[in-house]
Amino acid sequence: MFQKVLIANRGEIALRILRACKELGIETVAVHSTADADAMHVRLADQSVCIGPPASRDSYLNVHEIIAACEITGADAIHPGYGFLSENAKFAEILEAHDITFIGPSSHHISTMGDKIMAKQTAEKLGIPVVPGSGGAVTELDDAKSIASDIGYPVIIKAASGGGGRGMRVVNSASEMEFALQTTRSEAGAAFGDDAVYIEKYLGKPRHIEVQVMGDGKGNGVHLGERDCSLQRRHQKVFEEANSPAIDEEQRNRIGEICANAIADMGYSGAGTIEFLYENGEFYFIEMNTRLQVEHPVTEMITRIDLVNEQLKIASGESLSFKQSDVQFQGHAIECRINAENAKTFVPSPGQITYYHPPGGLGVRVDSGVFSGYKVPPYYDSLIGKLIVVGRTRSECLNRLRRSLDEFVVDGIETTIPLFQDLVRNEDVLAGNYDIHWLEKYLDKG
Ligand code: MV4
Repeated sequence: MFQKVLIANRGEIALRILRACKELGIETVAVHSTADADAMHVRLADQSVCIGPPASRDSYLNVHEIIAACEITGADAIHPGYGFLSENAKFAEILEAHDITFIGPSSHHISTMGDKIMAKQTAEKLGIPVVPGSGGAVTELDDAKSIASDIGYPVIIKAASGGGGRGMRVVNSASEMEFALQTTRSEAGAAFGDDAVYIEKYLGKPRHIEVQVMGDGKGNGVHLGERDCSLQRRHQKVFEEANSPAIDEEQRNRIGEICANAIADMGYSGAGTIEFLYENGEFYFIEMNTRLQVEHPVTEMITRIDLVNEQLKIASGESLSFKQSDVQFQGHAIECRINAENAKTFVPSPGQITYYHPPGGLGVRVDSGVFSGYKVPPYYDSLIGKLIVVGRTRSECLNRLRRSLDEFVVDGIETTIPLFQDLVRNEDVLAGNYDIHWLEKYLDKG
């Protein structure tokens, strides 16, 4: 096992990783920008290194400073968390060259899945069901039209280097194709330096359901069930739950087994998420994320498996510590992402938290780095914490979530807690009756 791990992140996820390291007896190094000198991850780590000014590109994305911090402190490995450098294949490659372990999959798997065309082709070869579409990149208008007429309109054009909702355009008829193809390609070229695009059947009312997987790069692959992340706003997840209220045990086992086998066949190492759109009883692969995700705690709460502990063991060369048959799903968990934003306008609300009192009690977990007196800086994303609640049933979980939200005190700044207080009283949410467009329609109604 590693002796010392550097955590190349901030906020709640830096704390999450720090906790897993401490439980394994691993020393920790925090890195931070000048804006985060007083942050909790810096206080709780064994050592800390300031890596630059507030702007992410000068600090949390500054590869040279992070590697220097690693060399100065003698850390053997870097955990990137999510965001920042977590899916940067070049960073993983540079660490490989410096003999520092990247706690995550190989740079090869990161770059393959980062190219959404290669990801889809890889998934299809491994037996994962994909959205019908072009299969490869499309450059010619005639090809685009003939593919679209084969699969039927509406279709969606997506940038190969996009993902997470960036660089996409829906096309409703052949007459719209020329403009759509041209604009999506030129926008992709400008945004990503890669104008490759592909075409898929557009699904109108799907759910977003993703499967948590882990591999050890030694031919073992497991799945840890699914998360339903359909409640999103502007491609940002807001509320996630496991299990999905839309699927049953048989569907879970079927799609889970397909994903676990794919991970084993690929020789994938570490944690990953295989994302699907789910409509009319069918799963359609869209993307794979090669990192630990924000919403991983809902999976931990219903499987009682510590995903970060497992990531650390796998990265240090151990085999998966459990088999598929050891994974038992118990109860229901929901996560609310608490942002420092106005709950109606979503305008960011940085500033000082004058008083903070998180909820507690049976089945309540709060992953957060904030405290009374903490000043939320304006430079980073507005996530200040996650409230994760588990219950024996979905209904028990929702009752517990409702009382936990009512207990939560965050004074001095605005947060999205009032939005969740409304959502946990909404009949569609209570019934699990929502798709990927539900939240935006709900918010539009005011
Ligand atoms: C789609 C789609 C409909 N049909 N692909 C958006 C983010 C990226 N991960 C993929 N996205 C979508 N791909 C096909 N073929 C609709 C979306 C989509 C979406 C997906 C998941 C969660 C929220 C979404 C909101 C709008 C559009």
